[in-house]
Order: sequence, then C-alpha cells, then structure tokens
Amino acid sequence: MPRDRRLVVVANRLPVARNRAGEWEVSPGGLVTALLPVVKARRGAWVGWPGSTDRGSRPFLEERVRMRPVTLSDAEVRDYYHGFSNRTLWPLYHDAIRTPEFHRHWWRAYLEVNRRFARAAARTSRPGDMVWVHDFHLQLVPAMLRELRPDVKIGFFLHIPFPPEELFAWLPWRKQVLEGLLGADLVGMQIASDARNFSRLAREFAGAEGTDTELYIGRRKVRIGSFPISIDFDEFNSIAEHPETISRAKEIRRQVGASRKIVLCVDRLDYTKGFDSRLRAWENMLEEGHVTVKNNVLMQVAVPSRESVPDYAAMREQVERTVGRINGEFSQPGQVAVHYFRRNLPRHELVAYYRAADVMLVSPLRDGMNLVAKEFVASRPDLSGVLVLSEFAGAAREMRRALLVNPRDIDGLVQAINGALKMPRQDVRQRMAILRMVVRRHDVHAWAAEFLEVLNR
Ligand code: GDG
Repeated sequence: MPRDRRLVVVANRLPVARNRAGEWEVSPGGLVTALLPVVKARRGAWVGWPGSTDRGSRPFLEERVRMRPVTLSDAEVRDYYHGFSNRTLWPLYHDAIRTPEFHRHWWRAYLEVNRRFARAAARTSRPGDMVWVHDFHLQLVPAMLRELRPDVKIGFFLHIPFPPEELFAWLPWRKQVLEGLLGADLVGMQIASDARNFSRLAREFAGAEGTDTELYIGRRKVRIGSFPISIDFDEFNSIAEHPETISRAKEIRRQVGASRKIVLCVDRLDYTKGFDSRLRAWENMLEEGHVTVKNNVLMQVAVPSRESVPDYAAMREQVERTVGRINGEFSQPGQVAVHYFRRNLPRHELVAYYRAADVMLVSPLRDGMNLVAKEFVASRPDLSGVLVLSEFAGAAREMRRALLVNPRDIDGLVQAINGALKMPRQDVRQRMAILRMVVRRHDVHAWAAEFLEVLNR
C-alpha cells in the first residue's frame, strides 16, 4: 500500500450518518468498512452526501477523518438520485432488466450535483493527493475535478456492471459520461468484461485511442483495469466463530425444525436480484416432490430499498404475492414452505443465518460483484454449506467452485439446488475450503491496496 499520498474519497454518501440521538455513527456496509481505515491511516478526507435529513454543510472531523458534506435539495434528491441514478443508469447498466427512463431535467440535475461534488473534492484536496471517486452516481466528477485540480491523482471505481455498446449507446448523454470517466488517471471496474466494454466505448464515442487497458486522450494516459471488490474476510470469519453466533445458528435450525435443510437467500429488494425465477424454481421443486416442507425450507431475507421508485414497489408486491401463493399451497401447521423476512438483520444475526444454512442461493440476473456470496463462505469455518451462484454475478469469475447457474433457467436452478442439497459431505468440504481460500487471499483490504498501488504509479 503506497503511504506517501493523502487519500480523499468521494462517494454519494458520507461514511457516517446521524443516529436517533443526533450523533454521528459509522454506517454499516462493505465500502465503508474497506475504505474508512485506509482514509484514517492517511489522515485523509471523505466527500459525500450526509443523507436527506441533514442540512449542515460545514466540514467536520469524525473517526479521525475530515468529512465534507455535500448538501442536496429535495428536488435534487428526486432528480439526481431517485431519477437519473436509480431509474436511468441503474437499469441501463444492469442489462435493461427494466426499461431505463431518459429525462433531460434528470440529466441536468445529475450534471449540477456532479459539479457540486467536484467542487467540494477540489476544495478538500491538497496538491499531490489521491482522489478516489466511487460509483455510478458520480461519473462526471473525474473530468470536472481534473479541470479544477490538475495537480491531484484521480481514480474512479464503478461498483456495478459497465454495459456493452448495444445498451450503453441508448444513453443520450453517452459521450459526456465517457468523457467524465476519462478524466480519471485510473478507471477501475469489477470484472474484465466491464473494463473491456468501457475501453471499447471510449474509443468509439469519446475519441480515446489505445488498448483495452491503456487509453490516451491526446497525450494523457488513462489506465483501465478490473479490481474485483471483496469483503473483510477476518471479520465475518471471527463473528462466525463466536460462541454466541454458533448457538444462535443452532437455535435458528431448531426453530425451523432441526431435521429440515435450509436454503438461504439474502438480497436487497431489487429487480436485478432474480427473486421471481428463484421462487418459481422452489415452487417447482415442491410441486414435483424434489423437496417437501417436512424436510426443507427456503428462507429469504429481503432488505427494503429505493421504496419511492415505482418499479421497486411493484416488484415487492409481486414477490410477496408469490411467497403467499407458495405458502398457501404448500405450508403445513408449524412448517412454512418459504420464510420471508422483509427487514435488515443486525450483522451478527445475518452471520448466524449464513452459518445455519445448508445451501446459499445467490441468483441475480445481473450483479456487479455480489458480496453476499463472499460473506457466506467467510462465515463457514465449519467448511459445510454449498453456494449456488448466478453466472451473471461478477463474483462467479472468482468463485469457480460454487455451483454456477443461469438464473433465468428454472430447470437449471432446480437441478443446481437439488445437486447442492444432495452433495456428498466430502465434496461440500472440498469446495468450501477452496472458496474460502479464494476470498481470504483477496479480501477487501487487498482490493483497496491494489487499486491505490496502480493509481499511485
Ligand atoms: C452494489 C453492487 C457490489 C443484506 N441484507 C442484510 C445485509 N445485507 C448486506 C450484505 C452485503 C450488502 O448488504 C449487499 O451487497 P451486494 O454486493 O450483495 O449488493 P448491492 O447492495 O447491490 O451492492 C454489487 C457492491 O455494490 C459492492 O461493490 O458487489 O454488485 O450492486 O454486504 O451483507 N446486512 C445486514 N443485514 C441484512 O439483513 N446487516
């Protein structure tokens, strides 16, 4: 890890939020866990939106990090965040699973808010700093910041997929977005195909020249690379080994019926996560007698998200209807076919569920990486549990010893879940040991260190 330069992180959200008592508290989540210690170690800074309720805009010191809040008006939250970010870019970058909407007033808000972030980043940075900009909300910031501060190193990392030309070309502002990203010295993507898509589009629409890993804008070099994000392996592993977690996992198993095998799913309630085909596969398995409520249960933890976006509300209703239909058809007194939790579980409780599961089913239709798959294996020091993983999650590129599935193929899902439930113990242990080694070797700290090492070159 290069130690010489100070690090400024620029992300949609600050890493702290006010709790009920009005005090700042570190927000949970992989990105914050990964980056906050790095920023702290470098006495760096973080630029981000403090959340809708807070109007204060003065920089403050928290967690030994200088926080610079960027304030947004209600109209900007509506147009930049719920609109352009969540209803234009999110669906477009996820294979247009829902039709993206294109509105010029949303774009104007995106432009304006990106400019505000760039100005805040410019004011926060000192000559020679590394500025690391994150995610699809802020794709214009690298070029805007370069205009203001050509004396800093600029990195950008995209947490979601970068689409191929057939989709990206739909975007009326495609050239501006590419030029925005090309303002960086290093553009990082989750997997190689995202990086390739970006490089090709940059040559096609933004006048860049060069190869898939090194582009030139005039004489300025922009590096492109894939940096698969990861998790804090040791943290999950040690929570999983804690006696309280072990006894809670046993209790969960007892509560659902000690002899029943648990198939677990954990997702944000998002249409990219593949709820529908996964539930239909489970229904199919019950209908055809591959599984019975007496011996098996599907547990779905679904964390509410983006509830003000109409597609999300509609999807939630559909998921709940399907769960109701399956339970109506198959549940028995004291034994439901699908346990559905629409809530955010505390971290240690989540790990107890990971530990209690026989099969973890992660079947997004498209996902930049998917941290749940990595968290599950980190939570299995007992070397049991089988991971069934969608080919369309970035994580599938590294986690080759999972049972890989096409999430749209119901028969394929049925076969994979069946295979996982019946897998011989020796095979389960071997696969899990390899998966754990993969994630342990490349944890989130290695991810951040690799990105910053390349940026620092
Ligand atoms: C984006 C990209 C990429 C879930 N339920 C609970 C809970 N979670 C936590 C998980 C995990 C996180 O939420 C979800 O992360 P994912 O990676 O699965 O998905 P996105 O939210 O879509 O994240 C994705 C990621 O960015 C990072 O680059 O991998 O592809 O879409 O950490 O643990 N946490 C707690 N209770 C829950 O009930 N505490």
